[in-house]
Amino acid sequence: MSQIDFSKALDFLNASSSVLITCHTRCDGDSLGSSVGLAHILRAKGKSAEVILPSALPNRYGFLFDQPPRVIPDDWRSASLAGFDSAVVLDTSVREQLIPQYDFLCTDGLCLLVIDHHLSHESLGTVNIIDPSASSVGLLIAELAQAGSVELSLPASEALFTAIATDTGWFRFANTDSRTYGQTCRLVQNGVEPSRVYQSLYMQEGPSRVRLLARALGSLELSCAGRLACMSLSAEDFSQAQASSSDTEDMVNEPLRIASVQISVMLTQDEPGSVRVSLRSKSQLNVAQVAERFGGGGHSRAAGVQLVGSLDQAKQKIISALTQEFTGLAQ
Ligand SMILES: [Mn+2]
Repeated sequence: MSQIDFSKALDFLNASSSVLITCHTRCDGDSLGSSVGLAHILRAKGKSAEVILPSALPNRYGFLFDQPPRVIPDDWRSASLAGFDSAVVLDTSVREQLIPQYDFLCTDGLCLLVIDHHLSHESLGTVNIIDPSASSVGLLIAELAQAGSVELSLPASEALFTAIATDTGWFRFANTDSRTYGQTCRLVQNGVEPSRVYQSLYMQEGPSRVRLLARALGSLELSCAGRLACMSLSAEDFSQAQASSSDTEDMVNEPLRIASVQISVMLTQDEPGSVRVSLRSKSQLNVAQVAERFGGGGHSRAAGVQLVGSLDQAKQKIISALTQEFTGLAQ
């Protein structure tokens, strides 16, 4: 059972009538599933709720939405958004990940609720529910619904299941605990069929993602006595595989299959002069601390940062920082 006191968040939502729900850029299963789940919960309570995204909706999550959501990648202040009395930010609480919408969210008269589970956080909201021990924001929304005695419909349950399943790597990551299974059990009791959700998410792809995965695996290099794995994807790789940046989701986890590998790094050249670095750890080594040193953040076992410069420069920077970490461990 959760130790979190949801009363302030419930009061906040009860006092709202028209709610804008949003999340971080490069939306993932947790941010999207929890956004859609919360929208269903609010609508069931007779409120109006709209999910607006700051970056494109990856195809695989399209099944969560009845209607394609609005996507506003540029400054939201110029998007003439009106009629909302409150906003909810899910799955992040750092300004850096809310660039298009941040200034709009600070508009006078708009109350802000933040629900997040990342280690790196700022207090951006009027009400902040931050629980780094929660496996996913989907879990927090399911608990919030339970605390507010809200019955979850099948679409709401499916969205929250998607959030929880994706952020726990389908219940295999270290964040999968009894609290997670407890809420997931309730969602399955509501009618969610895990195999159907899995099929919607992962077995409907075009060939581009598999082609891109082949390129990523082809770039694999091991260092630090096999403990550090590094893969990279250049702009050329994306165009050859006819893939887009959302096709990289989860790829960083692949090298963790290797027994000796403790940390996996994936460098992606999303746009010229900018490299996205994803870090995963299966040891005690805290990759959020490493990411924070370069201006990024995340969880101890899953973190990321955006670096300016070429792919080679980014690789050198991050590999040398991680090599130092391993050297530090050996002493
Ligand atoms: Mn999450």
